[in-house]
Amino acid sequence: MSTETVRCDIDERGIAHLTIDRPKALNALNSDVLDGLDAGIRDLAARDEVRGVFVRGAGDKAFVAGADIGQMRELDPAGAEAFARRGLAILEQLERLPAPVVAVVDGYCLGGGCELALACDWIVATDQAVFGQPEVGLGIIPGFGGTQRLPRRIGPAAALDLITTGRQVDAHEAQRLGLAQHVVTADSLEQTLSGIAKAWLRNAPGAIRAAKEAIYTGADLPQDRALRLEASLFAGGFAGDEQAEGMAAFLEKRKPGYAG
Ligand code: DAK
Repeated sequence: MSTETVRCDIDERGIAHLTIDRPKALNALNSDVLDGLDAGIRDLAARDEVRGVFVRGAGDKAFVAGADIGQMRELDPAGAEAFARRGLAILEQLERLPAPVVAVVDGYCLGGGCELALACDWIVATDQAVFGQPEVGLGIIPGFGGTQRLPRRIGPAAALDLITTGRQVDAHEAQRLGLAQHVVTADSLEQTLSGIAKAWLRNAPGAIRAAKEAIYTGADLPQDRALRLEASLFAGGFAGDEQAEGMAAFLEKRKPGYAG
């Protein structure tokens, strides 16, 4: 399900690539891009065969350089609220995809772009990546979840540093802050992604989904309830074929074969 500004391709293994394709504007998020993301993410959510998703920006300069400033400039408060709610709903859908989702950041990852990356499960960056939340320089605050997801990911002090100064950080500083999980050279990016995809495909898809559900749902619960949630998802794993296959394969010294 692709549009003019967002491509959504799923390969025969079930690895999906969701690509924002507006490179002349550094993939800035305008309403067409939001429509394309919405359609692409709904499509991915409806497909059981999806084993993992890579979110990328087209071209070699940017992941996404932010929400489209030209379009945002025209908004009144009601329009800004509608724009923010639409963006939030789309990013929540992305966050709730059952399969793991990685943001692949090569180049600028600013403002709404950084917020999009934060709605992914983790970030793989090249050493050319640049992160920042520059909104206060434009007279606004982050509107696609940056004031909420960034402090949850890197802690409130580091988030306040980035959001109130608007400063840009390179990939290595982003990694030290816990914003980027892997930093690789541009030349080794595809190999890194291929390694991640192979790991997803090697492991049990239902167990991967259950682990993701346990982490996100548990994060919103008090610890005692979160631990019980984990126990019930753990027990659920013994009702399907994956646990039988995984353990039999170990004991029989062979590779497991999980249904996709
Ligand atoms: N919006 C629109 N166009 C953009 C853009 C953006 N965010 N970023 C870049 N472009 C466009 C440029 O205008 C230029 O277009 P042409 O002039 O060629 O037509 C083209 O992309 C190439 O950009 P540059 O010529 O500027 O390229 P440089 O290499 O010189 O500079 C740059 C790259 C990334 C440093 C620079 O483009 C830049 O500073 N861009 C803006 C970065 C930025 O401030 N991003 C944050 C935007 S604010 C909310 C919802 C969401 C948000 C807030 C509130 N609610 C509704 C409440 C989110 C806000 C943001 O994301």
